[in-house]
Amino acid sequence: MPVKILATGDIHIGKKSSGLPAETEEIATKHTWMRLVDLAINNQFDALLLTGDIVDRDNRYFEAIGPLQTGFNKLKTAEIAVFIIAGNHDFDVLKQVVNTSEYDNIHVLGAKGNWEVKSFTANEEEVRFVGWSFPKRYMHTDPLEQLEINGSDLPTIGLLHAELDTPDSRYAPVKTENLLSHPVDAWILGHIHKPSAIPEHRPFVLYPGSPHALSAKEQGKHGPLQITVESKNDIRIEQIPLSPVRYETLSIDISNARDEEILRKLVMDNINRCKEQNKTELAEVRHLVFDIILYGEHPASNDIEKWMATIRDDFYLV
Ligand SMILES: [Mn+2]
Repeated sequence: MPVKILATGDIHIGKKSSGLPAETEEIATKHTWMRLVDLAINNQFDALLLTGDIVDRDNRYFEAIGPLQTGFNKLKTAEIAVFIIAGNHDFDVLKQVVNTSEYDNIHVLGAKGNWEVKSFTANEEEVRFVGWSFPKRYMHTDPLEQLEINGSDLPTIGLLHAELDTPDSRYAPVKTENLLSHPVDAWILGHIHKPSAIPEHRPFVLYPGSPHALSAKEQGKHGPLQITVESKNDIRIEQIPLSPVRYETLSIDISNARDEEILRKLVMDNINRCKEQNKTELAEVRHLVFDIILYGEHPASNDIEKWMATIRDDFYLV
């Protein structure tokens, strides 16, 4: 039987998606955290990996402590192991929230910036996790310089909160080639909110991205990764769409929009096409937010603006 792992990062509990009415319940990330916990339990995952910035720095602790403890308790009851590393947002709060003596199923890896290796067994299959946690808010050097691990026959999964191939980053600048020089079969990273496309090559190096899209900068599909470990050479990874909010951009040629009705139909057609193209990924999406870019030549751009304002108001109420 394979080991089933759910992996995500950058939940930023305490934040809400922008561009939506503030009173809308599910746009707060704490709800997505609880849905992640339920997903792990209902789909019988063996372990949950969290790659840092689980708690948002600006809203930390007060908003986060309740939902985190509720989630950790549910995971403990379900006997699901949790492996966490701290990011630049939660380097100093995780240890306050996670009193590990209370939760023997929760493991904060690599505290104080010291790499740590932990093995985990489920379904008679053993997996090795190697992780490093942010020790402070800024980290100007590459944490991989401190990593020493032996090769192993065990499937090895690395957890790291870092910024790839950006040498002057304040958030643990790491080179992809350095990641690949260590005996790790899959690197699961945190910090970047846009999920990576799952690569063909091995080892895997990827960002799960935020499971809950927070702003128009975080477009497209968002959700955790399902990592199925059959053996060292047989690791499958797929992304599960989970975010209740999805942001998209539409570019619409308005050259032939002679009146408001034509413009409205153009906008509708583009929205419907986008929904059709992404149908299978929209099951969990409650709010689709569009950035609409109008282009083309039109004799009365003032009219276009006026019509567009009416159309926008009509949609906002949906
Ligand atoms: Mn970060």
